[in-house]
Amino acid sequence: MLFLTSLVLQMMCLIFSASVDNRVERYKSGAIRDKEAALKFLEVNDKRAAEMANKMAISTWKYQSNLTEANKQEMLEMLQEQAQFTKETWEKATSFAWKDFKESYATVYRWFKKLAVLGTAALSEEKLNELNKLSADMQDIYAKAKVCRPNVTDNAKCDLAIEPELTEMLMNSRDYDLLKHIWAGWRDATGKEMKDKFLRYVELSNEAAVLNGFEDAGEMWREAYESETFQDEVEDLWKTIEPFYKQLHAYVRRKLIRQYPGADIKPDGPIPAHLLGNMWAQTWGNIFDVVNPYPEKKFVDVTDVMLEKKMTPLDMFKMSEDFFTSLGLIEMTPEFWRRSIIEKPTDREMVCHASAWDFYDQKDFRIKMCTRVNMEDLITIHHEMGHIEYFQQYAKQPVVFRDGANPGFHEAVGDVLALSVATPNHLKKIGLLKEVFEDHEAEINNLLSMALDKIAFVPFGYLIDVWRWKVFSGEISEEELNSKWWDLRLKYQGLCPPVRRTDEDLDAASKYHVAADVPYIRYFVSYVIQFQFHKALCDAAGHEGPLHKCDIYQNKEAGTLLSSMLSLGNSVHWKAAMSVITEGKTDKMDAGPMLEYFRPLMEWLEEQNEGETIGWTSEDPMMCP
Ligand code: X8Z
Ligand code: ZN
Repeated sequence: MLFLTSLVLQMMCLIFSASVDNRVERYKSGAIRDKEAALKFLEVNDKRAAEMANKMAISTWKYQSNLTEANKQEMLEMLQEQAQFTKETWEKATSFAWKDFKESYATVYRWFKKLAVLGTAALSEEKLNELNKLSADMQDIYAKAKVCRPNVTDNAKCDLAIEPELTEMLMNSRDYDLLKHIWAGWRDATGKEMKDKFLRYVELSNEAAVLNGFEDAGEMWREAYESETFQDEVEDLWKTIEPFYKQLHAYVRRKLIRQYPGADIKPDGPIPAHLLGNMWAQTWGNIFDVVNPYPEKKFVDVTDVMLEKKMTPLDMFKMSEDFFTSLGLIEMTPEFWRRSIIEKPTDREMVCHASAWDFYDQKDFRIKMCTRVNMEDLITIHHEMGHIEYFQQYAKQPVVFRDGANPGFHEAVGDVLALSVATPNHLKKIGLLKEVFEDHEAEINNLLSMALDKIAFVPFGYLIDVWRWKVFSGEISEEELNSKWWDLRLKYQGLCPPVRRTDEDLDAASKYHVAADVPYIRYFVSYVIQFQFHKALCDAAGHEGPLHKCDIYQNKEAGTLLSSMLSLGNSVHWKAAMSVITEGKTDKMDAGPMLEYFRPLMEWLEEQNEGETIGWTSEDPMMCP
């Protein structure tokens, strides 16, 4: 029966392939003008959508927390069932003349508009399954990749996983050659292994986008920001932050030249990408010891105290929840505490990259994370719990609106709270810091440590999707995927690879989100707007003094304001949500508050860098000079 159907389909394709176009009109609407029927449809469909989303999340969780073939298969089948549901929903929704609601019922209009997009469900069953399988396979390669210890021939010594081993080595080792070995080894074991799959994934993603009436998959991804000028907006934000990034880069480069005298790092060149304390050089806070301006005022990382106190991952999660509830926000549910996975299992392979999950039943929310006891992970826990808080705040919205105002908003919530957590006064309050220095030098230490994470991240957060957008649009061809990647790494981050790269490699895909098909510009957006949110909440809390000293802990006014924005979910355009949190002051993304937060550091860096080359040049982006 199956065979017969597919044979008939194949023949039809042969006959019609030249003339039939399966494209659907973007946001198609039909002829049925019965308002009551339209509302009834939305209500009934929403219940089914919640059940479907619940089943989907359960099977994806099952797979990602135990990467077996059987679990993968089960998830792929569920993905097909979900696509079927999406198509049925689309058929029914687009039979209504829903555009009539635009003026009179804005929310109903928005609701229908969301149901009128098919997404990847527009692909044939066969191609959709191929695409889903490719994504699962790439994620599998990433999650199971291992790197050999240096100078070994024995395969048993090839057991270094990204979490925790490689991450910790990048964090703690200052051995140039060891760092180079694991940096290259990770890329050989991941991106390079995925190249063929990635190329086909790009092809199929584009095919789906075109069927939906988009130019390519990049345009389809950007639709989440509901702005015709989104690319210009993010470029403008980058241009505002770039001078500050360049100052930070010049300062860090000078310190690295001193740390690695034999490495011949050029004073006007890019920084070798393996020396910044992170596998992708996306945040640099882990090399604070190398760049520390005033070592005698050393209390910026509380890891030592956390270890001294013998804190467990559970203690860290409870500490984070305490911050949320101190603002009057919603606590984690019993299901959360029962079902989350907060330590790396030893009996199976799992996707360790931290994530937060909504099971769409208003009580089952979970985090999956291979927590290590250190300050970096304490901050990541707040990040993840921010997602859970958002899930809970909008849990009563219809399923289509159970989402961030835009994806950047979702990424920003926990980080906003973490900005308060990271202030020395707060760390002292919760017993993680013994002594707080109040002088200028201590202030510079603290701000520099924050900038190594927040400012250093900005060009990275930007370039990943600048690269993917160009790959999807075809501006970057198949033959130059990696060379163009390194052009961007040089242009935006001022980095160079310590081992010669070729177009056989695919270094972008050594990053989780590229392998796992997760858009990345959301983090760039988040890093900018989280400072806007921080400023707005600090204003609401009546904070006086510099923005970087504000701690909103226990402030119910700040909590109420945050909650009023979060509970909207995606039911309104993000500009409306931005207006809510800024109490009408702006509805735009704005890098001003980020620069305001770091202003004293900017002035200090400019002094420190006097006479230095700001910026970098390199003849060969595929190899450090
Ligand atoms: O992926 C994450 C979170 C999960 S949404 C842990 N982040 C980005 C990354 O790790 O690359 C948080 C900041 C950037
Ligand atoms: Zn996140």
